[in-house]
Amino acid sequence: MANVVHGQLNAKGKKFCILVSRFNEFITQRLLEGAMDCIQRHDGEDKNIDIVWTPGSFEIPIVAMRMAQSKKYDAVICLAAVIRGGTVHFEYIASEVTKGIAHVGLQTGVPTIYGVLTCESLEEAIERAGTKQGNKGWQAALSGIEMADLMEKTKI
Ligand code: INI
Repeated sequence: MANVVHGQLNAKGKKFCILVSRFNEFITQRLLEGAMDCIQRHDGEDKNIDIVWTPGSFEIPIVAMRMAQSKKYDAVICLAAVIRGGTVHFEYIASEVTKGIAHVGLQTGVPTIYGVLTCESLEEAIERAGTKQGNKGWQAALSGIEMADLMEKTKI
């Protein structure tokens, strides 16, 4: 019989850092509310959650790296919204924040969760921030909770 390992969806006693970008705050505030709701509904405690705001999503990786390196957290959850405007700016920012967040997780071994919306329009972002398509912040927090437990269970 195989040994199957799953992360449990229980946030009790787990410490989280939520990084959230102020750019497109109308959207990111909703992502933050979703993430908090998810952690609270999975028995997480507010005293174990630190929330750090960055100016934009581009600044998230450098702060995520610092938070992950502190080893204070079981997961770092990154929330931002990159919305396409009329220029290629969007592509550069989306690409850098995506690579940056992946790099932090691999470099530090601390689950660093990608809760970044990359959308064509504001309407699409609204759909993913607590309306038609759910809330990406809530989903990101759920991945953070699962990964926090999975990393503990797979420690060698
Ligand atoms: N930051 C975002 O988080 N989302 C965006 O859509 C965005 N756009 O499109 O410009 C954005 N720009 C700011 C960027 O993240 C940095 O804060 C800024 O360039 C300073 O480094």
